[in-house]
Amino acid sequence: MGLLDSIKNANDIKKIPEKDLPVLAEEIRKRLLEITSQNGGHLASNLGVVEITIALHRLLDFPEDKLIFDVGHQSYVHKMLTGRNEAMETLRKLDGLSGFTDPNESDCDASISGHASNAISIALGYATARELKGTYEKVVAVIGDGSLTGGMSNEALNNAANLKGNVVIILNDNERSISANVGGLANYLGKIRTSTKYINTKSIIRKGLEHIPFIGEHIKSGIHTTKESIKRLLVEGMMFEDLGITYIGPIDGHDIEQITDALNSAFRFEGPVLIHALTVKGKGYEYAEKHPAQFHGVNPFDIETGDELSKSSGKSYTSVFSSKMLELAEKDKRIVAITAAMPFGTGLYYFHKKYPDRFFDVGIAEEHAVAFAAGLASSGLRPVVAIYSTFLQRAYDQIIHDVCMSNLPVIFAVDRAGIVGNDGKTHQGLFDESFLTSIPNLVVMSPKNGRELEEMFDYALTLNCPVAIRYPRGKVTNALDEYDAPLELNKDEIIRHGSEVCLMATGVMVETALKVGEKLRADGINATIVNVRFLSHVNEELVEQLSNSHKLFVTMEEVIEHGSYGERLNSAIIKNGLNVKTLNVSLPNVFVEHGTIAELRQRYGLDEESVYQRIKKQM
Ligand SMILES: Cc1ncc(C[n+]2csc(CCOP(=O)(O)OP(=O)(O)O)c2C)c(N)n1
Repeated sequence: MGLLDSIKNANDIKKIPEKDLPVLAEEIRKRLLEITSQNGGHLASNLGVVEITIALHRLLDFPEDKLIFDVGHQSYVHKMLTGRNEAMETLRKLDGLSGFTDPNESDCDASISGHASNAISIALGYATARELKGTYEKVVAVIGDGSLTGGMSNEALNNAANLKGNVVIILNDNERSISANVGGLANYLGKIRTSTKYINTKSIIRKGLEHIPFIGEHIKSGIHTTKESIKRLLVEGMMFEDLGITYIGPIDGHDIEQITDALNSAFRFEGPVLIHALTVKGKGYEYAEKHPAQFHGVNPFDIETGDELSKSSGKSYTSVFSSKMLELAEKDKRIVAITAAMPFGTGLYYFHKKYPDRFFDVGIAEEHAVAFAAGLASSGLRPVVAIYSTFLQRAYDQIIHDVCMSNLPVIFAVDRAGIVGNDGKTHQGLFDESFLTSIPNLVVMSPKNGRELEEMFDYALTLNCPVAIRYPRGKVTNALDEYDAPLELNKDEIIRHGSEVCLMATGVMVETALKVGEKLRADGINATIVNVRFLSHVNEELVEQLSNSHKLFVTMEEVIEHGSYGERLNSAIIKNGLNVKTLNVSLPNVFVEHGTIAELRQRYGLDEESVYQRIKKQM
């Protein structure tokens, strides 16, 4: 039996002799490769925190102590060490383990994670509550250098000085977000990295002793060191020190002994302590070390070659957007592009290559990205801000306050809108329609296929107002290419004229509506099919006209019910006193779990067969 297999429950790791820990680290890396090569997931970040997580689990008691992972994509090792190793086979699968931390999954997970830059805030909350309750648990946050660039992290660092008790922040610095980390803070960490060697263990201990009340000073003088010389030894993290946060580092984040010494020392401090651990993203797997961005999040792959197992053919919505941006930028010099640390995910990488001066990676900083775009638009440029639906939630106030209130022509490319699949509830793009369509001045559109996505960007540039275009994860369809009525503000596209049942679908659901229409036709029902292109507007005239020949209106959308187009249609029908029934096909107001997109569509009744059955029940 391997060492990892002997860890059946949280805290079992403490039974393993210290000398065997490097072997355990090897076994964990093997297991990480095994799981992610089968299930997909976040590989490189987990390979980078193996030793940090081992050291933490040797010193913390679970579930009493609180370990908060930022983003949580690097929590697989923690899962393996807290009784979930066997269940890792189910990682990211329907009803299996989540790819992030979740207290509903284990009492060893201190917080829900998935979105970046919240860990220090949550840790401060735990530590402050501990002070108020008079309990003694340890509180540790693990955060990457990428996530440290996010605004909330800096708000938390600012607030940390107020904390009287201990909280430990491990800064896992691998010089990378998904791509290379960017900006002034990243440069500052870079300077520390290049100007010092690893701090030696003795000086960490010395620093810890210094902070033990009463005996610290005494022992310290015993080892003939002055406070100033210690400060100078540790001067590298002065920015943190000046903020009132004790800095320890840099240390080798792959040396279990060094991490353990640093932690032991850090736990003795009153107040916040930051341990700066240098790590290698992808550590121990050659392909991931060489290509950390590619191996940040992986689909199933061959461990021997590093190649993805089944690359699906066809263009994705993201790649259509990516090419369209090149075409638009060539024609219109005012176009600039902004990403919040996702040049690859959003497809803006090629724009960056071709137009480096017109491309801005602002770090994990969605709020800043949107307000920054407002400034650019106010100066006559045409910014396109590409942010996944789920991360755009961060920038809600900036969209309202900085962009829409001034009616600025910023274009929001809202990628991964709808069900995203295996990343689960923190990543589903199901709220944007609700929160965007209530904002005055903002035109919200959703394309039925790749060609319409391109047309929507052309069209958005002709409008002198803010526009959001929501499009899904996955491949574009060619099934609807023959329907190409020109875009006209707030006008829907009638794809098929019929009677009795009117299917009003948005985005990806238009293709499903067409298929449902075929099934109904086989039953002798000739349904009307409408492509609802403008989500913020109900075309009341059209609905009134159709109500003469249709008794059932079916709305079909991949969003949550509250704030959906379906709700807006229902109220328009009531307002106009129309005598028709409605069936709203959308997701219930729940946090949709992980699974494949197809599985989740089926579970929530959005697939062709389920929609057809629901309509038949209404007839
Ligand atoms: C608010 C938000 N924006 C974007 C992302 C997408 N994202 C996931 S991990 C990641 C990079 C994190 O880098 P870092 O914190 O340094 O961790 P590493 O993966 O390098 O260990 C990004 C941008 C996110 N999870 N949350």
